[in-house]
Amino acid sequence: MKLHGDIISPFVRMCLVTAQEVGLGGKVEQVQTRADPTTVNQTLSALSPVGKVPVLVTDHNHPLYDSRVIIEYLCHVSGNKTLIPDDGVKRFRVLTLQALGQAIAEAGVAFRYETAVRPQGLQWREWIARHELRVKAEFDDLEKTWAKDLSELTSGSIAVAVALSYLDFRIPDWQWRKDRPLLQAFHDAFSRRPSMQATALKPA
Ligand SMILES: N[C@@H](CCC(=O)N[C@@H](CS)C(=O)NCC(=O)O)C(=O)O
Repeated sequence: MKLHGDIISPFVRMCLVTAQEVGLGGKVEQVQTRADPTTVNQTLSALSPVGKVPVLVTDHNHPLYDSRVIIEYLCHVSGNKTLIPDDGVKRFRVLTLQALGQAIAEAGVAFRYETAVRPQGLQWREWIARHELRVKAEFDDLEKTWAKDLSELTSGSIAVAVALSYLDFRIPDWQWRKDRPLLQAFHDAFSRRPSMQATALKPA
């Protein structure tokens, strides 16, 4: 299987961490593919009309996107039933936690595009402020209501750990650790997992 993307993308890294956790690390080959919000990457566009990373090309040559679908596919082909449990109550709790992690990653990537890629005169202050408010609410909710769920290895805890690591790398000013000891303890422990170590982001 070939996973197109750049590991700096939190969505790509969520897939790579999942691959390691379900025992498919050796079967998923990462193909360095960059996606830029202002230019078309022809390789990527040929695989997906969305034109974003990640895209997984299966051994049967089917392109799959987005990261949530790829993660579910990796669980499916490996026979893993714990990262996304079948049981109803648990399943939707895990998927909601995954959505929360994905939302933090989306806000981080959008903020990064707006502040680092968009020309200064065109930046939209209110929009940036809205993202900062949104992530603050998300961090607080993780601290207040999700500590027990985060203690389990699921697609939810993977998404949150990877999203927070992305913020450490790109937007340390958001200071998600401040006054959130449970979230910090979760991230410290999760970051020691071999899957996170093997995919750690290195400063350029
Ligand atoms: N919902 C998508 C989000 C993917 C995404 O936003 N990828 C970014 C990189 S982090 C991208 O490809 N951006 C290029 C663009 O916006 O054109 C997923 O979960 O895979």
